[in-house]
Amino acid sequence: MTRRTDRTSKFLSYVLRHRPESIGLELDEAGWVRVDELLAACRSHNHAISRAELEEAVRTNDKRRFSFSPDRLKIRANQGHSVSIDLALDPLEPPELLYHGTVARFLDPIRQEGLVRGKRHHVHLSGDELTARRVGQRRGKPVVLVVEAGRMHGDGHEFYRSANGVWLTESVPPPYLRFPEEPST
Ligand code: HQG
Repeated sequence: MTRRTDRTSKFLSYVLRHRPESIGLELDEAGWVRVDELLAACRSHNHAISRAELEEAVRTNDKRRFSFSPDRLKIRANQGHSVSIDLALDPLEPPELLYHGTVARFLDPIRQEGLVRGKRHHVHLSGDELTARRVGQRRGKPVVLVVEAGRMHGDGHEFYRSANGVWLTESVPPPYLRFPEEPST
């Protein structure tokens, strides 16, 4: 990925997840926007992106953050929104265990209230430990928590998986979390 493509993808994240109105766009209820409208809005807000650059940014994005609609007329972010949209994902049975990467300074509140979604729509969970470690590493020395997803699901919690494989759920209450220094019971 070139630096320009990286800048484009950061800008797309900002617009498609958080501030579409900053360039005069409105997302539909599932987070989609027409590609021609997006490109026109970028152009008129001093951030011109060509169709080819957009395709490149979507294709090479390290975490596959964006998808085109099947007819390629629309685009949306796969997850991570703070604006109010409904991705309309179907609930899915999760694997027995999922992982969440965080850092030590959050552990006390997480022990108290579990994992909460904060500004995002969901808590984000990873299917493998290494990915969770990378997520935690964005904030410092990573701590990986194990989430007993199968048990949560059995107790009625819903799980979804976004187009790029990130697992999503509303919240994870403390009884379903295993902390590194506490072996499972
Ligand atoms: C922590 C990136 C205190 C949580 C990544 C995390 C991921 C609590 C932070 C995706 C807490 C939220 C999501 C509680 C959770 N008290 N802290 N009760 N519950 N936390 O960025 O999971 O680049 O919203 O551990 O790769 O770090 O955006 O979530 O540290 O896939 O595509 O609060 O974002 O992908 O931070 O990351 P975030 P996250 P993108």
